[in-house]
Amino acid sequence: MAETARPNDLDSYWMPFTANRQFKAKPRLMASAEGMHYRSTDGRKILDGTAGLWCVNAGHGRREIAEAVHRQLLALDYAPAFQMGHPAIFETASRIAALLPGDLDHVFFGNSGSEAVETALKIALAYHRARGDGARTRLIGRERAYHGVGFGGISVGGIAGNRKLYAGIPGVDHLPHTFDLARQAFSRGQPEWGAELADELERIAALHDPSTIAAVIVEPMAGSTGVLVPPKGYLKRLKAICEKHGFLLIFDEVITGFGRLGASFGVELFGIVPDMVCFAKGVTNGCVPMGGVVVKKPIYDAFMQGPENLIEFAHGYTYSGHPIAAAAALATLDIYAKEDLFNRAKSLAPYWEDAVHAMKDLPNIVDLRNIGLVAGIELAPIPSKPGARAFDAYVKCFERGLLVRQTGDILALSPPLIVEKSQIDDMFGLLREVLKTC
Ligand code: PXG
Repeated sequence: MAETARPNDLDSYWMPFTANRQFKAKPRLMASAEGMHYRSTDGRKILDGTAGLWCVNAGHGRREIAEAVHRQLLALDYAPAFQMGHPAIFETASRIAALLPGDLDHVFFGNSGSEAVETALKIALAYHRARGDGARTRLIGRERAYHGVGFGGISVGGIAGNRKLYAGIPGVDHLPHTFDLARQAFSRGQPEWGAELADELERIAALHDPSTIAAVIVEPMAGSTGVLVPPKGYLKRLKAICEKHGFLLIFDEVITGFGRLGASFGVELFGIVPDMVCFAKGVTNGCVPMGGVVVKKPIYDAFMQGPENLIEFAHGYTYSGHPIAAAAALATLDIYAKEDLFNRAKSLAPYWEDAVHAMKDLPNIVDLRNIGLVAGIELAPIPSKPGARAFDAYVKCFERGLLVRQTGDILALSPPLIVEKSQIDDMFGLLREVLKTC
């Protein structure tokens, strides 16, 4: 009974990225979760169409992870993160590095995607400085990018609402986003049009002088702002321009990592090797906070200079490489490998794609997009009420037993990679019924 009890008071908790007053007037509370389902506090079973917030890739309630965390808590609950270590985090670093190609082989840990991004941006600036190229201080992000909520992340991020109240850091410019409804609507997988948008980086480089630019950060697929799939050839062109001018290329793979696109990372799927990769979310199957950055060997080596008794990079968190997160990550990576979940996602992707695009006949559908086990469904806004149609759909889905994500007039789906075909049918079947009424 205790686990289904509702808190008496909803007031004290200031909820993140939530319409607090609306929520508290009609709360949606989860009590438990197992496999592909949540159970709400009013006892309803809810199919998880979003892997929590893009993080529970191996499905809920994995005993192997719970037991590993329990064992680790009893053996070593915490070890100081600075000037001290513990075995599990070294193994976690090498296991993560092994998922990435080439010399992407050193890992710096934080506790979230936001911290991963701040860390990567700081590494970029410090790297150039360490090489005697300290004039490279500019950072290039992209419109409609989400890189978390740190000052660096919102500065290179491209969401006006997240930026408008804060000055952000200086010396930032933005590439255009890669979505063009007129040219790309109803693309299956990567849109054919849009590679040339990468050439905007040449324009930005010329404007500021390339020698002032430190790094370019992009999500291989932009998730939060509504599933923006990279056009064919776009990332390759971006990489070539970065290489030509000596800009570090950072892939923010907080969402796209750990199987979401039907490959270990976007790096593997798109065959582009950046200089750094940010990760979080799926690294621990969402159950313990962890994030980090994988960097290329030459970047790490550039810091490993000077007297050996000095700290090479003045950065880190109390909980960098926390033993509990390391235990959760190792158990999670074991599940991914044992159940071959990244390949499972890959083999389900065509079925998923067909299910997504079968929605085309519904009213008010402006666009359908997909890649891996991700779908974006863009709805026509209700005149003068932006976002209202999709929010209505989101609430109706929840009430009828399906969790989807809503951003503006876009619905996003990204189920755990253990999803069955029959559950994909259930998901789109229910969505179809709901969208007829929105
Ligand atoms: N980078 C990317 C690409 C992300 O998607 C972050 C950084 C920040 O991670 P943390 O762990 O600091 O939240 C994210 C987070 C959504 C949604 O509904 C997406 C995120 C977070 C919450 C909701 O799309 N992405």
